[in-house]
Amino acid sequence: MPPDHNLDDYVDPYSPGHRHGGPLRVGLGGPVGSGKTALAAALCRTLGAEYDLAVVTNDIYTTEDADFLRRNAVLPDDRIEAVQTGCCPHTAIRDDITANLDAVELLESRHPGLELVLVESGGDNLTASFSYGLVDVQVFVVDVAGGDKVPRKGGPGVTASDLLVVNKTDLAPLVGADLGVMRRDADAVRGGKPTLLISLREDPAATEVAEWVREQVRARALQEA
Ligand SMILES: Nc1nc2c(ncn2[C@@H]2O[C@H](COP(=O)(O)OP(=O)(O)OP(=O)(O)O)[C@@H](O)[C@H]2O)c(=O)[nH]1
Ligand SMILES: [Mg+2]
Repeated sequence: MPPDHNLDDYVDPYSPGHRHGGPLRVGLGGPVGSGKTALAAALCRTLGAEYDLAVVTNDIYTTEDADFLRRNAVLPDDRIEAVQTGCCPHTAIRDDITANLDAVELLESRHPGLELVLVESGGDNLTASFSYGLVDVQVFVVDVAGGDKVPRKGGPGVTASDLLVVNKTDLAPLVGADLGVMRRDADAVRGGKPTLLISLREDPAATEVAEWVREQVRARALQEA
C-alpha cells in the first residue's frame, strides 16, 4: 500500500471526539413530543448565564420549535437558528448534515466566543441518531407517556446515546408506567452509560441534565488542553 494510503494515520471525521476547537455541540434527539424543546429551553435558562450559548432547532415543515424558544425568550433571537429539514429528521442530523453545519457555523461566526451549542433534532422515532460530524455528544429524550416498555425496545438512541433522559415522570401514575422497570431496562442495554429520569414539569431547570452538560464542557476543555 502506498504511504499516503496508510490507514494507521487515518482519523475518521465522524468518530466521537474527533473535533478540536469551537463550542461543545450537544445533540438533543428523540421521539415526537418527548420534551426536546422543553429540555432545550430549560438548559438555556439554567446555563445561559454560565456559558456563551446558542441553539439550532430542526423541524420538518415549520420553525415551530425556534419560535417557541424565541417566544419564551430563553435566549436572544440571534442565538437561535431554525433548520427546516423538509425530510425525515434523521436525514438532516445523520445523513446529509450540511444545513445543520451551516446553521452552527452561522452562529459561530455571529458569536466568536461561543462555548456551547444545543442542536435539537426534529421529533422522530427510536432509530434516529446524530452524526458525530455534527455533534460531540448526544442526549436521547424519551418520555413515560408511551408506557414503560420504551427503553426495552432499544434502538441506537436508547442504547448508544451519551445520555438517556426519560422525561415526564410526573405522568407515570396516570399512564401506569413503572419507573423502576424503565430504569432497570435502560441500565440493562446501556453498558454503563448514564440514564436520568426527570420531570421538566416538576424541575423546569433540568438540574441533573444541566450538571451532565457542565461535565461534558469540562471534559472537552481537559481534552483540548
Ligand atoms: N407532563 C409533562 N409534560 C411535559 C414535560 N416536558 C414537556 N412536556 C410537555 O410535552 C409537550 C411536548 O414537549 P416538547 O418540548 O414540545 O417536545 P418535543 O420533543 O420538542 O416535540 P417535537 O419537537 O414536536 O418532537 C409540551 O406540551 C410540553 O409542555 C414533563 O416533564 N411533564
Ligand atoms: Mg421540539
